[in-house]
Amino acid sequence: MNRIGGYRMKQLPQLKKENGVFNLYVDGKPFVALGGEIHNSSSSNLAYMKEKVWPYLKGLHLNTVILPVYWELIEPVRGEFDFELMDGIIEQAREHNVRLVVLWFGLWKNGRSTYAPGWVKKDYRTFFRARYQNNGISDTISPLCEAAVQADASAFKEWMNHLKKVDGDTHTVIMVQVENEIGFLGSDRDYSDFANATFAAAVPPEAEAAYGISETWTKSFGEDAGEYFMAYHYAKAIERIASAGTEAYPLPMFVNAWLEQFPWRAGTYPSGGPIAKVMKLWKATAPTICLYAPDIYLPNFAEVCAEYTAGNDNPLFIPEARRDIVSATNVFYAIGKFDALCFAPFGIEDFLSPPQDDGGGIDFGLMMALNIDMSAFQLNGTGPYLARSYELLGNMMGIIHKHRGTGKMTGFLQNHDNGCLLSLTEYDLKLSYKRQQEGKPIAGGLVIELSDNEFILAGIGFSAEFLPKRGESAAVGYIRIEEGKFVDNEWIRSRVLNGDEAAYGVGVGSHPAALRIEMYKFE
Ligand code: N0T
Repeated sequence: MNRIGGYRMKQLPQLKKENGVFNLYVDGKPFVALGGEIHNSSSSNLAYMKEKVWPYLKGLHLNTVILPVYWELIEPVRGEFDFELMDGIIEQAREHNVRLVVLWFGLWKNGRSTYAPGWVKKDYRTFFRARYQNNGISDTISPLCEAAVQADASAFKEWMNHLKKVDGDTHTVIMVQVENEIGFLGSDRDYSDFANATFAAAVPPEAEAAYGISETWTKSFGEDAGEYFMAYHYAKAIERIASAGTEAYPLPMFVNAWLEQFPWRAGTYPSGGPIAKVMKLWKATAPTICLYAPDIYLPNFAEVCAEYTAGNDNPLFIPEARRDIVSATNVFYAIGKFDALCFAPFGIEDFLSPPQDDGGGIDFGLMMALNIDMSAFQLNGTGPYLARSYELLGNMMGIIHKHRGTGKMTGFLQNHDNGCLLSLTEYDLKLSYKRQQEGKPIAGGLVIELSDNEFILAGIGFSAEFLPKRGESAAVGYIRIEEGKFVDNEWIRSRVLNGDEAAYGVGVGSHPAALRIEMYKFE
């Protein structure tokens, strides 16, 4: 902690890479967000938040809520700002003792410009739209429109300036996502006359720096030229917006991605958004952005985690995850294997609320048109499982922090490996998964080596067997196996399972749970 004139200043939230691991510091202490993102429109009304959102978040053991701040509502008239709504939301978050990650819904949200203020929308000559190939008009303000980027950047700066005033000492808001799932939907690039002329010119120095190329987009990127072109222009726009915000108040800023999906053509997912393929260009163009966050609705969770952390160049931060029951398991895997800094299913206020239409706010028509598997959006009883996963993880977070980046913690996941052999320091650990019944979470979890002979296993639906290292002649045995739980990072044991319960390997049933195991070797 810094002291300025005897006054204790809490450190600004910040992301740091230390000894090869990314740490997010909040008030000077490492932090992992066990989060949830609320529906797009929920934070547009304080009374709605009070009645329909906060009461249902209580039981989930969240430490972080992810919610939008809308350009449209804070600058309804050009140059006139109204922050009353956001002040109220921050107040509510403090009452509920959670941190916030705010999403700047400015020029772009899921590719489109629906959250731009009316005065921006109506002045379509100044704030021009991107066009499709046949010259058809889109509802996306072009990222090549300087005036629009400028207007967004100054609104964003105004907001960050205000945020600093009301939250600069408290840090209820810990991070900011700039725009949401940016990119151009419906085409690989903007085909307006202005964009066509820019596209025909040589690539900018950022592309040269990233890829060592200096030809045109088409010569350099072939079929993917449109996508790289858009990636550059979105990244450039984001850099201007994010750096304007940072000048006012330097919270860590990130962008999120709507991932590539079938049929794998830019435009079926927002073209130019920060998918892994174009991340290098994004990094060269938008240095203010501290991380690239995947919204993981696709079933290949493990592969996406691996892709976004490849080269240990980007921390895993998942601001949106599927709503179905796999999320209760995926969170263990993301934290155990990839040192995730955030996990957050989408539409979190539905998870413990009485049954209602699961899809509130989702454009089902669009999803159908895009051929998207709707199971990602169905709850089917996820809430109570997720709550137990978060409760367990939250109570052992100190132990997790201690082991992040040490090589003494990893994860396993049924959807991915279907059983595996993990190599620990003194043992090999064989994991097999229970065939989970319909409606139960898939199997998976994490393992922590507290010492060479002491382990924590936490997760759902697996059994584990400790084996000697390959080729080793010693036999291995249990000193003891304890079931139990953590309270504030303190292990509180319940039964000791040295008999029938562990005769054929130790395990965890269909609900999130933990075991503490001590092993020994003999010969
Ligand atoms: C997300 C959310 C919200 C299986 C959809 C996902 C949120 C936005 N978009 O509920 O609208 O604001 O960021 C796009 C769908 C991805 C493909 C799913 C494949």
